[in-house]
Amino acid sequence: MSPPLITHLYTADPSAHVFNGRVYIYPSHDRETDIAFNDNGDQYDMADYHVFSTSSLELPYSDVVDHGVVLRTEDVPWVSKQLWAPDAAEKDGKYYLYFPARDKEGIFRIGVAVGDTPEGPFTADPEPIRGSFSIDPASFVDADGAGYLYFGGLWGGQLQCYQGGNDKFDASWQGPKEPSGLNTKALLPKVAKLGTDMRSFDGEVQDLFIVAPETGEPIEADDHDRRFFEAAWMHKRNGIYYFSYSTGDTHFLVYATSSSPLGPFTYRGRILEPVLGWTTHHSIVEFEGRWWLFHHDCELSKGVDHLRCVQVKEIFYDREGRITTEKPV
Ligand code: FUB
Repeated sequence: MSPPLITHLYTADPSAHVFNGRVYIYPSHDRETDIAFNDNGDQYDMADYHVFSTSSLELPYSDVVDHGVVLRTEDVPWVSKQLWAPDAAEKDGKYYLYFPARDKEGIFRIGVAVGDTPEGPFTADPEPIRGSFSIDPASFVDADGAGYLYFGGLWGGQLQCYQGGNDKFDASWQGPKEPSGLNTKALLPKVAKLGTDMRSFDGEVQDLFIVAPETGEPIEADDHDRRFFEAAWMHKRNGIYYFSYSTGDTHFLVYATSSSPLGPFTYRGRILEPVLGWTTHHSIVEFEGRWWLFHHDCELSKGVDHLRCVQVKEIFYDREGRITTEKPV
């Protein structure tokens, strides 16, 4: 069993990027709470973000730097609570921190904060990104400079509240609910092109199709081993786009591939079997010619679901580009 990458704080949802030859990690900062546990995720009551970096992913993790608090709930005028899983991107020497949080009406939106260095500090825009909703933003900047934001999450993440349209929040679907039943298709993750300012959407929010390889049809809602739940991530390797995500209540990290960042994607398999703890959330990054999976589990808290810790492990691809399934560290 490897030790967690970060042990002095509870951290989760690690989004890793290589900036200026160093690995930067943008995780959630978990904290103790008196809030009763429920399947809406109310106990995930995070209130700030730290940024971490390291020059080495080899044990004993002796160079992990905590750059301190880079954004807090009270720094963002539109936020009421729950700073959930963030991500970051770089463009033209500016760094953009994307984060989901509940607005004053309790609806999840996605905000952006801008900094001059990868470790921040970051200054938040006063409003969430127009047209954004739900949780778990994952940014991806392609080789041509085009930026994309992938997002969405079921149950507490409210994705199921938008079945009538991306601008129509249906409060009756709030809570641990999702569509089900024979011939019902799973809800899909969302993607939007980022504007050149990296702080707005350029065009409509689109569905990101994930199809089953055996049918070529979108994955069924009752297929909980494969349907999208939360924790979107995009990476590109040898010209193939890999969209990976969590299956939520079945606790797998899985992936699908495409020849386009906008899909459609075909389901390919599992990246990581279930870890200790309910949630599973990750990122994948290339560093010094090797590929690394950042994820979290609850080993540090000995199984408390909302007190998680970041882990990292190397992953491997076969000749066809398939990712070898990993077991927990
Ligand atoms: O950390 C809060 C939520 O838990 C994230 O947004 C989800 O992906 C899950 O990890």
